[in-house]
Amino acid sequence: KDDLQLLKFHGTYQQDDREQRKSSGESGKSEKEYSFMVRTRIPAGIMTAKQLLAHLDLCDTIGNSTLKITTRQGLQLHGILKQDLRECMQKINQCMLTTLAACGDVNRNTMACPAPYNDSVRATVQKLAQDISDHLSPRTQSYYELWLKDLTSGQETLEGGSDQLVEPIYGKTYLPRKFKTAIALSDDNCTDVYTNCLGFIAVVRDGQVIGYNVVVGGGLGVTPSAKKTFPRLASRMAFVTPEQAVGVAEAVVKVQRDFGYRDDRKRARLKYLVHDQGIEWMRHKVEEYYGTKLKDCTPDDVVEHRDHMGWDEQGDGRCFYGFNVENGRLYDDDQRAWKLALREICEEFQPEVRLTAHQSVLFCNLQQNARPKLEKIIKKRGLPLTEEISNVRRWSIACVALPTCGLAITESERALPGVIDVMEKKLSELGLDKELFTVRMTGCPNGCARPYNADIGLVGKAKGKYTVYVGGTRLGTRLGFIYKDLVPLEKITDSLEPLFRAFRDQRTQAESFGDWCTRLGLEKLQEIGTEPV
Ligand code: SRM
Ligand code: SF4
Repeated sequence: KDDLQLLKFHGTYQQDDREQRKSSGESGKSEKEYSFMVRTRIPAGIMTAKQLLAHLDLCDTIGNSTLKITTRQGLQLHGILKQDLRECMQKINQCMLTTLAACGDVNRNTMACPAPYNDSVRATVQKLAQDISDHLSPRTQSYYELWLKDLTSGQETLEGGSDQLVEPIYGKTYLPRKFKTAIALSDDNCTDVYTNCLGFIAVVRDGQVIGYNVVVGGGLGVTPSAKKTFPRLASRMAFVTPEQAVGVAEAVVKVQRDFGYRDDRKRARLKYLVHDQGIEWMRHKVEEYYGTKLKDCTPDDVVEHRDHMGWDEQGDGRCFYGFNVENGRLYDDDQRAWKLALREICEEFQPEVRLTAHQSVLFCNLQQNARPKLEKIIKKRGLPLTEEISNVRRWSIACVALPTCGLAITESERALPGVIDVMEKKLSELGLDKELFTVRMTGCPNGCARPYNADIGLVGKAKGKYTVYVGGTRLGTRLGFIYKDLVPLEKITDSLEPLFRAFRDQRTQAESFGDWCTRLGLEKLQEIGTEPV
């Protein structure tokens, strides 16, 4: 049991294929088919074509032949057998990526806008993601000893690790709970900054980042039966200069290390400390740990969310293509061959690859004449171009859930495409197909696809049934509320149809679906929801 906990800090979880539980075991006993999920940490989602190819190779040779792009710009392999775990870790490290601190009670993958625009602002925030990631990486030897040493010779196959015996930031205890950091731009909150424990919103003047508004205490996981748990958006704390950013990140982590609740794991996230003590207390503590007073936030806040899908210019004569991967799952079957398409694109163009927090991929540094060939590869593999898919599908994401996630109550990524099939037809019938709103599904209330601040959140509650949330926003700055509970999967669109209709007829011009739902409020929506269509 202890080993399983330790493994998480090294980026891997023991799981079992839940669909095999009943069928295996001749004795009639429910036996489990164990394997491991391995998560790679990729700050700002920036990687090379070679690194993506290495992961595609791993999923084919020792994984379950699929690869998942996660909601935090990472990659996950599933179905790795214990005997192959070391090889898996080594191959990931050989391609200069790591799984260290991809999971566990440490700072996880640090997110930042991955768009490859050739401007100083993007370069600055992407570098900050890397700097924070490096600075908050645990200084451990054990990762290297366990995974990267050649067992027979005792030599490390790759260099790394630390000779420090005391971990300087996490100390002996590490953190009470997982810790998440993201960086956003005012005109581009593609990292959903307010859902993180720690967020930085870049303050830009004359095309340069002059500092960041720091937000703290966001997090989404909830246990519906425990009233003491709730989703929370981060609170605005203080302004920091670019030079202060990494040090302040360290101070926030240390405050959580020393004051976060260790006696109740359900309330151990930083959000509960900030909620209970208040943002002023938090700011004073951070200033104390950082060693100097901080300025107040500037008025700058996030005002737009871009998903970076489709063709765009980088600003340096080259272009990039945002390729929408449905729910981030890469697989090949008779109809669709995501992996083959990605392989061919990586081999043909050697693009820089970037992962988005909406589980999709950007192929960067493309020559202007790359378009016909790249699009041909995508079409040849039975896949839709980003431009061909409906807005509702493009702006939807789903967590892993069944069959690998041990906490899943319902389907998620395997069920959402079917829900979207029905919803896109309905929206088109109603003339709402041009609307931009987020639909996010999870297989349990933990919130891995961030459903609670989406325009529509579908959260697995009981077998085949979902809680339907409405009222969040594509911008990520508002939590939604429960519209209906225990809605069967096949009734989700039916339950929303009266709202779609009334939204079409009654909304003001600039109002999004989430804005409209919030303006009307639960009671009115429920009235509309029970009116015969
Ligand atoms: Fe998550 C646990 C998958 C992003 C909140 N999450 C899990 C586990 C490891 C299940 C477990 O503990 O046994 C899932 C593995 C499933 C599998 O089979 O692979 C899992 N989480 C994911 C991913 C892969 C979802 C996806 O489909 O993309 C995301 C990986 C991101 C990454 O690369 O690091 C993922 N998880 C999130 C997010 C979204 C985010 O961070 O932006 C959240 C909500 C934000 C937050 O943290 O509050 C999230 N995951 C949770 C929670 C609830 C935490 C809480 O405070 O209550 C759990 C359960 C837990 O920690 O006990 C959890
Ligand atoms: Fe698993 Fe629940 Fe996270 Fe989905 S939301 S991956 S079901 S823990």
